Amino acid sequence: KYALKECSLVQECFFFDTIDSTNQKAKSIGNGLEFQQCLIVSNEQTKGRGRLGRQWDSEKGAGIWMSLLLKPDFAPDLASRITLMAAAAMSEAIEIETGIETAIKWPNDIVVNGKKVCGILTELNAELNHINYLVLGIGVNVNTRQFDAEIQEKATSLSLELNNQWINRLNIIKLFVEKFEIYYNQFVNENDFRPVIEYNRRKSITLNKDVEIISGNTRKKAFALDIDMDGNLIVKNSDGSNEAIYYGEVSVRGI
Ligand code: BT5
Repeated sequence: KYALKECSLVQECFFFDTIDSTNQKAKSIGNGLEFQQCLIVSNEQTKGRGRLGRQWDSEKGAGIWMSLLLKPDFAPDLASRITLMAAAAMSEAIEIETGIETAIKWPNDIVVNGKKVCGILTELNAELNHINYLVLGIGVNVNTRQFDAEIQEKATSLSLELNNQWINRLNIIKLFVEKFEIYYNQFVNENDFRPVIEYNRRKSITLNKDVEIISGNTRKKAFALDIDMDGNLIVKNSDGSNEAIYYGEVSVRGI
């Protein structure tokens, strides 16, 4: 248990060697009667999760597997903004610490040379117009040397991108919290979300491309035009109409 100095967002950090899922741990703390905003980090996850019940490979010692438990005081439908804030903050943290150029695949992936290096899973516990708690889960492949066969074509790690150089995970975590806190406070205190959107637009590999939007069993082709101020992806459909795709249950593939 550590305290992050000069950080108003996170009052406590909990470090684990192994855990099922840091998101799960954050949820169980959030379900308690009283809790503080905190950061949960584990060296390994045995049941790391992606979106829609997918698996997230979280090898021991190889990455940053962490969750922020937050109590935001805004409407539940604004929660998807947290994902975009985290993508911007983590992209910056990685670039500062490693010098690697990153890109953002809307809405929740950070990619390097076209391969996924980081995924974000935001989970919400809310009722009507009130957020009880929000869990921001982030996985970054830092020192991974080899991936499972199913994902090795589409995944990479920071170390692999730097000729197997060993990279310090704690520095990236600290930088992330610093950057995320700035974006979070700008939004919460000044209602200013523009810097996050601008960063996401600038780094996006989704925009100005043909994309396939997959939602449940339906797939359709469209052209990605913009990310709007709410963080939605604006696409042009094949019939010429524009549509806002809401972050959530959709996957977007470049084609
Ligand atoms: C995500 O889901 O990208 C969100 C991942 C969030 C993981 C963090 S780790 C800390 C916290 N605790 C948790 O339990 N979860 C969060 P999605 O967009 O659904 O992508 C999942 C897909 O990415 C999988 O189906 C695989 O194809 C692929 N994948 C799995 N593990 C990967 C890895 N380590 N690196 C890159 N791709 C991976």
